[in-house]
Order: sequence, then structure tokens, then C-alpha cells
Amino acid sequence: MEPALLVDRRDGWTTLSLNRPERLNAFNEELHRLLATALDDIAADEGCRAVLLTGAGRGFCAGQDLADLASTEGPPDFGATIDAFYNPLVRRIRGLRKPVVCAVNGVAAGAGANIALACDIVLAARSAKFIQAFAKIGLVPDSGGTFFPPRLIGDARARALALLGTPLSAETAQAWGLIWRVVDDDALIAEAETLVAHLASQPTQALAWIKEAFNASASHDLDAQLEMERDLQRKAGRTPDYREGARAFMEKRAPRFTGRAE
Ligand code: LHQ
Repeated sequence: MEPALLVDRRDGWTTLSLNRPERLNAFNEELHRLLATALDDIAADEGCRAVLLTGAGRGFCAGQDLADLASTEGPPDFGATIDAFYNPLVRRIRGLRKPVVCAVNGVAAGAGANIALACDIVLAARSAKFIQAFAKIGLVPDSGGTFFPPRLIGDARARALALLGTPLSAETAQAWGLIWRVVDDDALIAEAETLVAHLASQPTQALAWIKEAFNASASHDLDAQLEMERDLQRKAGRTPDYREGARAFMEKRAPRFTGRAE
């Protein structure tokens, strides 16, 4: 049997494909464990400078595997499941010091939608849909479902999507600012790969600090954010990639970034 996660290492970046297509890539423990290990490996691998997350088959991810849960005995403790798997996954993606691009190749429902939204740049196939499916089965949004959407599209739209569980088309998701771009279905992976390969050639250390600053911005006031920007810029100004970027600009040539801090 194929593993629940496919890991494809390329030159400078890695593609992670959720691989339980018969269940629209819903999460079971195996998928969670493989994804956690893969993200930890990527974090430790200096040669990997960007990540592409996508799904095998016609869906991106249908959230928690509900059949898997139904097979456990006694009253469930979903809090424990979230502590063990979903919250660490969101933290791994947000905290990874390299950009994570998500190519939402089909439906993204429940935690599957919010894992996509935790990524740094989200592309979606024109046929994809985002569904905050939780309320439809008597649950509440998790994996950042009450954090990312209201910040991206505003409270009114995010709240209604969560309360109603209405599917949101990829085109509306783009128009509302939930995602970066919609791409024709048959062009999605090529476009996502071009984007990730580009990111992998960029000043990785600076991208990590940009990511850190945007993550912090959600809970900072302006003064705190200005000070953080100053501190990060001080560090960025001392990197070899800044020296190379500035020199290449002056010499009117393309920069050759190493991605290294020093
Ligand atoms: C599935 C699933 C699925 C199992 C499709 N599980 N088999 C965290 C921690 C702890 C507890 C609980 O929750 C959470 C977070 C969550 O994510 S809760 C939310 C869980 N997800 C959902 O409620 C979404 C459930 N799925 C759907 O509503 C539909 O499948 C969508 C709208 C995603 C897609 O609809 P269709 O395109 O019509 O496909 P389908 O429904 O026919 O699904 C295809 C197959 O995939 C089907 O199996 P079958 O054997 O009949 O072909 C589904 O049973 C299976 N599948 N989602 N979450």
C-alpha cells in the first residue's frame, strides 16, 4: 500500500502530497505522523529552501477522517486529537523558516481548509472549494479556522462561512483575499512548482524573517511591529544575501542568493 504522504525532494525544494485520495486525503494518524516527520526533516535540511503542499487525486483534504474516528470506542476527546496533531501541524507550518506554498488541487474541507490557509502562499485550482464544514457535523472550526479567515476576509464573511458551512469557490476565495491566486486546473501544479522553485532561489533567511514578522503582526500593536521590523532588518542587513542582492542590483545583474544566515 502507498504511504499516506508522498515526499518528493527536488533541487532546493520539496513537494509533500497528501495521499489518501479514496478519502479525499482526510487526516488519519498515519498521515499526521508522516507529515510531522517530513516537516521536521525539511526544517533541519539546509538544502531545502521551500515547500509545496498539495493533495493526490481530486481533493486537497477533507479534514479529519471521520470514519477513522468512528472506529474508536467510548466518548472521543477531540481536544487530545487537536493537541497531538492539528495544533502542532499549524505551528510547524507557520513556524517553518522557509516558505510553504499550498496548491489546493480540489476540495479543502474542515481542518483541510484551515491547514491550507496556514500556508504562506495559497494557489487553488479553479474547480477547488473551501468549506468550513465543522458546524454541519456539530463541531467548531479548528486548526486556525477562527483565526486565519477573519484576518484574511473580515469577520462578516468568515463568521457566516463558519456558521453556515457554505462552500466557497476558488474564484470567490481569490476575490475576497482568502488566497493568493486561482489557476486553471491543468496548470496548477506547473504554476505552483515554478513559484516554489523561484522561492527556493531567494534569500531564504530574509524570507524566514518576513514570515516571522507577518506571523507576529497578528498580535502586535504598531509600535511593537515597528521595533520588530527594525530588529529583523538589522539582522538582514548583515547577511551575505543582502550584500549579494545589493551588489547585483548595482551591477545590473541577477543576484545569486545562498539562503544562508552567514
Ligand atoms: C471522507 C471524508 C472524511 C472520511 C470524504 N472522512 N471519509 C479535528 C480533530 C478531531 C475531531 C474532529 O475534527 C477535526 C477537524 C475536522 O476536520 S472536522 C471536519 C471533517 N470534515 C468534514 O466534515 C468534511 C466531510 N466531507 C464532505 O463533506 C464531503 O466529502 C466533501 C464536501 C469534502 C466532498 O464531497 P464530494 O466531492 O461529494 O465527495 P464525497 O463526499 O463523495 O467523498 C468521497 C469519498 O471520500 C467518500 O467515500 P466513498 O467510499 O463513499 O467513496 C467519502 O466518504 C470520503 N470522505 N471526506 N472527512
